[in-house]
Amino acid sequence: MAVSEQILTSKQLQTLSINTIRTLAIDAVQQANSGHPGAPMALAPVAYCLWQQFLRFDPEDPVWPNRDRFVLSNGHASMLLYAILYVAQVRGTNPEYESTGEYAITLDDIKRFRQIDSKTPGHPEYRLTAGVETTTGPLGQGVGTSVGMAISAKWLATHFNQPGFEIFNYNVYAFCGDGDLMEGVASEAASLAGHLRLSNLCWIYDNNRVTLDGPADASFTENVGERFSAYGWNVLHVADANDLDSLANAYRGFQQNKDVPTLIIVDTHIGYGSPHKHDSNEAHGEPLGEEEVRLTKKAYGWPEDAKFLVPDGVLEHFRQGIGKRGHDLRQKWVTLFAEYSKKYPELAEQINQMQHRELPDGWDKNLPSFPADAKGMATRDSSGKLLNALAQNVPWLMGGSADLATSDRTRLKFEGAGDFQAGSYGGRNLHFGVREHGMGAAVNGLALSKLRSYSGTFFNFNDYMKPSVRLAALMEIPSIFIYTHDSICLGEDGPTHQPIEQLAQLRAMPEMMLFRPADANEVVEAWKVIMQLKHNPATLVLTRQAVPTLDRSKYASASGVAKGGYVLADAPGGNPQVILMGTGSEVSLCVSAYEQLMAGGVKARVVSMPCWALFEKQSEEYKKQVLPPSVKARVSVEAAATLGWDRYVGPTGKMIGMHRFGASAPIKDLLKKFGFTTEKVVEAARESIAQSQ
Ligand SMILES: Cc1ncc(C[n+]2csc(CCOP(=O)(O)OP(=O)(O)O)c2C)c(N)n1
Ligand SMILES: [Mg+2]
Repeated sequence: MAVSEQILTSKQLQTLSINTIRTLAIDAVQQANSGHPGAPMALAPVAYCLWQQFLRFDPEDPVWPNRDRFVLSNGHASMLLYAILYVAQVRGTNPEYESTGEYAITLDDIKRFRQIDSKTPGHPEYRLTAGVETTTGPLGQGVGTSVGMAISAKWLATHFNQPGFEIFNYNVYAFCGDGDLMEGVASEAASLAGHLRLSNLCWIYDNNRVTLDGPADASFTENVGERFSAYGWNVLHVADANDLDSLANAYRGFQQNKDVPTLIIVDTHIGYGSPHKHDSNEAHGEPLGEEEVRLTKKAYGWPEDAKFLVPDGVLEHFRQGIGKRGHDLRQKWVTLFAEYSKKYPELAEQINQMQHRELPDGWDKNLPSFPADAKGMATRDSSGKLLNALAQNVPWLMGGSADLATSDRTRLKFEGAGDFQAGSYGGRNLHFGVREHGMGAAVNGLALSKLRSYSGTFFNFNDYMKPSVRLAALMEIPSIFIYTHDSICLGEDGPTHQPIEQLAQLRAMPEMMLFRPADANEVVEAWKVIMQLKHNPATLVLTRQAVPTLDRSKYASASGVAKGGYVLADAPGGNPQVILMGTGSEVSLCVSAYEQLMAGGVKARVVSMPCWALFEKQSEEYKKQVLPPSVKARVSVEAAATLGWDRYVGPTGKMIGMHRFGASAPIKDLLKKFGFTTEKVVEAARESIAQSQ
């Protein structure tokens, strides 16, 4: 402490350092001729104070497991983060999550702000830039994700800490702006964080009362502090963002509160120091312009013509501040962890495995397999059994549902699984309440904290959480999104609950591994693939209704799921006249049509296609084996929008799917009305054969 206090008396150096952050942001935005300089200018002292004095973070190892997390939810202020990563001299990491020793961000990277292949894209991107804890930009996502990170910290502490061994005790800080706090996802997340009493969570609100369109009071007039108080948060106020003592007091106030999360409302002036009145009606999401850059630098007492200037002493100042403090904290932890590893080798090994996203030995033991059964079971039920078996083998597999756990079968029921609630932070069943979007963001926060995390809801309500699902894909993190009630076959709840276009939407999403398994044994195989994913999120789409468990002695093994698509049933000799293909509940329909066609002398093949993304990754040779180009008669069957199937059925193929929203009715009536019957599939097969000749 003595060292940093000594440094803090050097007011000049502080101002110089803060203005370095400001002018780097100004110059980078000006050079890129795009971006937002205003928020970084105003928030520079807020970030400076946090990083230099409070953040428990070692720039030498940005993936130290017990580091405090810093999230920039107002991602348009990305230059603030890049500048601080630069001045703090944060090191890079490799894909194995090891520190490389090289700098995460160099001055050249800052000069290449927003340029092709740079480490400084317009908004901070996890995986691209070390030190970026999560991708932000879509407002509200960062704060939403921070709740998952805080949940993780509480769980990790409860699971791993032992008397005398506080292995996990990190805090999560998130900067946010008016836009973040207007977004629904932030409200869901804040409500959940308050309920869970996540005292390790601190949001810092840039209260500048300005958004892109002008004064925030055109649309945002509530008392934010009172709202957060009502959520059960500790609300603190800093009246001047340039008052480092008040800021430090507020951060201390957060750290001292051991009961509930903290919101620090910081009153700021966007574009602080610039001669323009940015709290007027003008747009500010753009560079200042050369002239204003000069005037602003003048106001800071900065050389007006200097560009990307980092004055002597600034980098050293950060080395003496966060550098030394972070280094010491981590060294202490490393020593502690070495002792812990001797005393609790199994727990230590779990931590090591988690950090590298590895699975523990025996992760796939005792997985059920399912005997043939014409009546079968719903894939939500087989999935529930799998999840429970896997979670007993993988202690850090946890998640929950948006108030549908009894329906979506995501509940962990074995002894000791427990509920995660305020004060019982070791539980592995999360209760997200009816907050799908908040759930999606939180599940990403857990995944970023190296837990294997899943969510559950009805498939149609993917729409309510899709922005978070998309970010999981963009970040290439292995969040698992479980959805049941996967088609019109959910029945009487009707078209409001019946997904139509959701499969096509998620299949179009890069990096997403979407599985719609056909029966219980495909569910087993899908889960095996999903558990081994390290850099892709998964979507698991499951039925409410029972589907037959296929006789695998008669048909091909479900292990073909690992290739995304496989020949399930074939004409003897493998020279079919027609290929029937589908996913999920419609695969059995293809099989019954196949039986009928074969009985009628038509040589048919059934291809089950549970994961298109995986199928596309197979060799051309394999793909041609499954779908021989010479076989032009093809039928796809899926109780959803047909978009995308044309790729597989070709010009003479037929697609049986949904061309309108569904209807509220018993399942048998829906299947008949919308043509999901054996007769229709057989008819389409015969037509396609005729047309392809
Ligand atoms: C979900 C979403 N909607 C819209 C935008 C576009 N956008 C970027 S910044 C911004 C204004 C945000 O205002 P505020 O959070 O107050 O930030 P400030 O302008 O004060 O820095 C908007 C609308 C976005 N990034 N994300
Ligand atoms: Mg604002």
